[in-house]
Amino acid sequence: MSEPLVLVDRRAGYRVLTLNRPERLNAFSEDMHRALATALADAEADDACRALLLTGAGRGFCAGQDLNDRLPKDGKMPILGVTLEQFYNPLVLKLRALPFPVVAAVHGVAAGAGSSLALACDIVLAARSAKFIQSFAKIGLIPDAGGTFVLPRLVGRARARGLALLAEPLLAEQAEQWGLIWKAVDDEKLMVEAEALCLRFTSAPTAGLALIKRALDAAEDNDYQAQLALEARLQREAGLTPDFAEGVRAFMEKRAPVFTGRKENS
Ligand code: LHQ
Repeated sequence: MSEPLVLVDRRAGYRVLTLNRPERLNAFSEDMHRALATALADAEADDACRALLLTGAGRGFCAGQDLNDRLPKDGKMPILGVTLEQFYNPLVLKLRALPFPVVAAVHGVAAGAGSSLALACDIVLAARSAKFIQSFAKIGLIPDAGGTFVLPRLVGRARARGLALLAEPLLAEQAEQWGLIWKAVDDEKLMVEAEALCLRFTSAPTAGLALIKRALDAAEDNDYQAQLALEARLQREAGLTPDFAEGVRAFMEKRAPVFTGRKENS
């Protein structure tokens, strides 16, 4: 039997998903896309799953689209827009919409759509030796899978243009200094730190964190007034969760809160 294209490790309260085509630096084939979509849907359907860790097998995180898969066939050019609509766009939308935090642990390279994939996660940790490469310009393409949206928002216009037009590798520490990622960590500590974050999320007020994700995503499109209105709506929801009541009770009683992560009492 062939190896699964995405390895799923079910831990107490969270899952680790590992892209598993190491011989191609975990570049995406259609089958790997399908396997990842299934793994994400399974995690979402599991009430006990309160965080996700996304990483890559072998010596890199992900080299983007498998270019062997998108070679001209019988003299016909592949229609790349269809690939984006069918696979990448639903993938990054799903990652952002998952009702719990998604942590990316990046080592080696995150290139092309592999970089966009990492940047669609909520928290990106990278090994100090890791590199983010907007490889697209080297092959005549544009940053996709949300790349043109997130890059200028994360690092500003000048740096986004430099990264996208020059396609030079950006080292993890610089990526952290520029605000592209949350943190660069020592190589040997990458997985330990990523797992520690996920573990921390397993006892967090998960329903509230899901609302935070929604609010921050919406803030990228809303004006101030619309965002204030949304905050009022989402805070109303947050204020009705059992975890808010528990958080306040625990504060008053000077003890650590015990959060269920749920929207309602079950
Ligand atoms: C690969 C790949 C790869 C196949 C390494 N494909 N084999 C979305 C949707 C629709 C269409 C089009 O595009 C997109 C978005 C995209 O993602 S386009 C951008 C695609 N990615 C790239 O252009 C990156 C291509 N890869 C590289 O530039 C290098 O491999 C990097 C800089 C990532 C790593 O370099 P090295 O560390 O020197 O490794 P390597 O080049 O030796 O790669 C190891 C193997 O992996 C090698 O195979 P081989 O059989 O020679 O050992 C590569 O051919 C293979 N590989 N990326 N994207």
